[in-house]
Amino acid sequence: MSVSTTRRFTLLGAPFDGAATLGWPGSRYAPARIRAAMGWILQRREDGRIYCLDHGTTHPFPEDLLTDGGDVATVAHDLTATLAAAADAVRAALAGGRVPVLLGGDDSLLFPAARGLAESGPGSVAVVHLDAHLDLLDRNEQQGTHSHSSGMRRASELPNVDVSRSLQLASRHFNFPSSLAYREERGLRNIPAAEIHRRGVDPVVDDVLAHVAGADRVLLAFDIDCVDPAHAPGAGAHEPGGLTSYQALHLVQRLAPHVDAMVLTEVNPLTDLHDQTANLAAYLVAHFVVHGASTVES
Ligand SMILES: [Mn+2]
Repeated sequence: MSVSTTRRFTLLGAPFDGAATLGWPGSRYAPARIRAAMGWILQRREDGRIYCLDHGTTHPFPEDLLTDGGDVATVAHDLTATLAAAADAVRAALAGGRVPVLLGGDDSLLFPAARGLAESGPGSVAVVHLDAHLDLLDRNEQQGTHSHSSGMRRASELPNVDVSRSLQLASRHFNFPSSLAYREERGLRNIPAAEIHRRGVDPVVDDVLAHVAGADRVLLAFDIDCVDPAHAPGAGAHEPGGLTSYQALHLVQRLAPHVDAMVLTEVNPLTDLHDQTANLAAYLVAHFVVHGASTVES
């Protein structure tokens, strides 16, 4: 027998880019720009419903489906306090029975999102990490231990995070051989952008869902630089060869019903063009909410 569950979502802003130790800072301005773009999407609701043209379907969208929990208590000069506040906010949303959607901010925020979800209850957490980069840096002089290059590394060290059920998607170009060694040592799967382009999104999503099925809860960690800079110029770094906006949206639509928390990072209004990337981010969130509102468990 299958049971259909209706879920509710809370938007949380984390306007912090103090850990953007490489690339362009500026993601502190993203929550405000993404919220502004959300306004254009949400005004298409009528009588508590919204019409999805991609599938020719209408979906419930009552007022409380997506509420804005405001910004977490980030501290511009204090990375530790900021990460703790973000984890607290994620945990509080989950304790209130809602799915948190944390808007960065830089990608150091992957770690508190994973921590908040991992500490919200017993059982294991799988991280589905979409990113051009691996973010598995242990430490270095320039970036320390908790920068935007170490989020997945720190998340993978949390006791409740099941690394063997986690995976990284859309990575490309070059990274540290030590990060490859760490991935192999921990059994962290990687599906590079080249493989997604070669095989197509749907077969890859089928793989992802089978891979995370053994975990109790799933975090979707979405660094906007998984998308090609041609489609998402407002990012912390430009890595050509990424996903198209369509591929990213389709991926999120399919993953959403299986995800328990989302963190969306590295949107950078200072490198954006006419809010193009903030607008994409707003649509990613909207599709996550609309398509993730109903989960079916067998
Ligand atoms: Mn990245």
